[in-house]
Amino acid sequence: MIITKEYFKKLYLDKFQSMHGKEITEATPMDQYLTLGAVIRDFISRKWIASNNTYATMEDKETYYFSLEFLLGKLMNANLLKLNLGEICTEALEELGIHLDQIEELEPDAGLGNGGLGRLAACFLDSLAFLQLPGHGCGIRYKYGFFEQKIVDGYQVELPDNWLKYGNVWEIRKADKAVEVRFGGNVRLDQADGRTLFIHENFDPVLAVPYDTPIVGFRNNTINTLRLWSAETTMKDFDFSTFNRGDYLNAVKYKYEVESISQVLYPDDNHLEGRVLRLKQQYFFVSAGIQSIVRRYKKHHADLKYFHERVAIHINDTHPVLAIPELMRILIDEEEMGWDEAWEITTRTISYTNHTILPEALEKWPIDIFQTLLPRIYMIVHEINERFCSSLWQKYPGDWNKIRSMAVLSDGYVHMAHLAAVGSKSINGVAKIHTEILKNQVMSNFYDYYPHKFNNKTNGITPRRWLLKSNPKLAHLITDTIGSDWLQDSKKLQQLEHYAHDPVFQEETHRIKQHNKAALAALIQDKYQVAVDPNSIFDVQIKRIHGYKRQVLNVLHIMNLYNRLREDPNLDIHPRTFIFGGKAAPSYYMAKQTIKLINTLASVVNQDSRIKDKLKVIFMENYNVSLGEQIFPAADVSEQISTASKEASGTGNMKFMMNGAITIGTLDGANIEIKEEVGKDNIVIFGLTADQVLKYYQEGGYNAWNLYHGDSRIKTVLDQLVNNFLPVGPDEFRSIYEGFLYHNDEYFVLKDFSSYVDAHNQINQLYNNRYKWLQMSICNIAHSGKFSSDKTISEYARDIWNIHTIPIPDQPMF
Ligand code: NBG
Repeated sequence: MIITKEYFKKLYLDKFQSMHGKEITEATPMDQYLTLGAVIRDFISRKWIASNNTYATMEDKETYYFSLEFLLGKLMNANLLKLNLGEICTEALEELGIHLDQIEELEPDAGLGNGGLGRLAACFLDSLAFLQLPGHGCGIRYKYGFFEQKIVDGYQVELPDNWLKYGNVWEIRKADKAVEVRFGGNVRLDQADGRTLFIHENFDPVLAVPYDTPIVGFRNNTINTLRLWSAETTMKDFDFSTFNRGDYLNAVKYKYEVESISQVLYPDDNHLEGRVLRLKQQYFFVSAGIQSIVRRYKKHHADLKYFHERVAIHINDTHPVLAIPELMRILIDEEEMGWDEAWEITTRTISYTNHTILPEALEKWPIDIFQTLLPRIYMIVHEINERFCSSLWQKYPGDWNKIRSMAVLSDGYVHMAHLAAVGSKSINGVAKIHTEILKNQVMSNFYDYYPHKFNNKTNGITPRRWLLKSNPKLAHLITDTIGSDWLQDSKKLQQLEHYAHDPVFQEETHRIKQHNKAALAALIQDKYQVAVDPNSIFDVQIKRIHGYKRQVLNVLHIMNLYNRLREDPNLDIHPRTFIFGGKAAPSYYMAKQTIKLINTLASVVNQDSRIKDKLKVIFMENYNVSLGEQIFPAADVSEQISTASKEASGTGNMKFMMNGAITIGTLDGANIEIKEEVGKDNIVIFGLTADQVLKYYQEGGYNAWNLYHGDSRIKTVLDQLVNNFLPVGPDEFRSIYEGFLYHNDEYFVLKDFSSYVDAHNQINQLYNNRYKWLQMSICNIAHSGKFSSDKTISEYARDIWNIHTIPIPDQPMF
């Protein structure tokens, strides 16, 4: 059915009246927003039902992507785009005096993730639906998402992200699908019919209630489901006997404790948060998710023997690794299966992605905490460990050290990555180099033992959000130039290479970049009252603030550039605007000081008229998905400067590339594959390699003092951190200074400084050759299809999950 503007208007007006019971002229912007959400949902719901019915009755497999984080961002515009309703909707609403872009602003970002890991999960869901693959998400419906960042006096201050304040137009609460999750208590052994029964008793029950969000396929009929679980008290516990005993306060406290499980996202990225509540969150959503999958399976299939032929469960990092013992528990305790058969099914169902090699992020839980919270799950993990260690003994008799280094339980801890390795059929890293480091260093013992399980799946990003939605002008230009096939197959972007030298195409690309830069400059002016010149080079580092990501290296380079400009204000450099964005974990002192340092430097540089506006520094507050959509299209230079070996993949690097920015980066994570794709002339590489870094670590590092004394640029900028050059107390940045000199520069910032400065000089020269720069930029866009999450997901589907395209039949619209 063709949807006309008139028809859309009618749908909107009818919906408005039935929802709000007043005239459209009295609508508040929030009424307008909620109405549009409901109209779009009506377009979705038929397809959603059809998708669910098709999946339920097909003889094929479904995937469930388990993740503690899904960083979706806003959905309104994205859904309109996918349903191909954008234009009609804009025009229809205009006639009603409603501006779509204004009401979209009212939608809060769904910020249920910290950074790359959570955004990857969101891109994957998008690609699954695009590729018409039956694949769903499973996670937690946090009441508070990732905190909102405010900058006060240069410091980060955290405010709660109350994203559900006005409700959520996209979710549907499914109270009838709630399940019970059990914590604490004890396990009593019993016998029946010659079987040992494990009876979990005296536990605290928590009700897990699912909220389903549709994941809309791009211009197809597929609607998959993101199921997020919310913790509530079961009626029988928030019980009346407690009230009757007059213990009202304790009853309320109990309710509060239960609900706290899905209250807030832990704001740590690449760092283990060792609180019991975190472990509770992990078991809570995993148990609820697996119970609901098993229940759905049993509705349509009699025998659990074939479970793994119908269900693939993927665990996004080790956070959901309890899926392994939980599936075992259900198969053994509830379905009365024997251990061996249950183990066979489990290890053919579950697959695992590792996202980091940072030791401080590798999850391990003290056994006593684990056992107290999850007594039955602990017994199963114990049994898994016993069996695994005895098979290790067969292979490595007498090699206790090796066995201890691989055991799931050792030194008083449950090692979650070991559990994942033992209980999954597949273990993958997220970029080639990362997978190699896993195989040869971090998990080398496991690689020796299970070589067949290891594989690489380089990350990707969805071109729908990161090009089509965020950079519509560039998307149009691409379609005008090579046709629209790239929307169905991002590899086709490669055809743009034929236009890399075409002056007309170059000029168009340039014009669009300038347009995007002007829009960002206007935003900066509006928010921070700083005038930045759209003709300056926009040099951007947006990502979590972390030692290994080396925002401080970027800062030291800016200080050095500033020193050069102060010495010679006529220095022949192209004006630069350095833009930062990113949040620090609230308890990560050095990261928070880095933010203060950036803001302090900005306050000095931006006011210094001597340097003739050649340098500006901006810290953009509260970096999130929506802000990213405004910044990536406006970037000229993409800062990907992690200490080599530390950034597992990176995905921001891909978003910049897709929008035509040139990477300045180390040979780390996916930067290496970006270089392979675009060739060494279309990227600027600097710094130590991963091998060199790892070798230094083995040798105990290098001597930072030698560089301090040997390179006057380094000495000057380090001294400026502590000698009143910056308008703060002399000790404000002492910890950063001491990190370099007294703690041996853990992330090799000084070691890479000189080559980073050279790389920036190269960027300056390249930018001054406009023809060359635009050719590089177009080459990057042309090769970005390689980093589409469609490609990544096709590989997961083929190599790991064994799921297939399932087209959903057309549905009458209403
Ligand atoms: C992050 C890595 C990134 C990677 C994303 C997605 C964690 C634990 N890891 O390099 O640091 O791109 O995962 O794979 O958040």
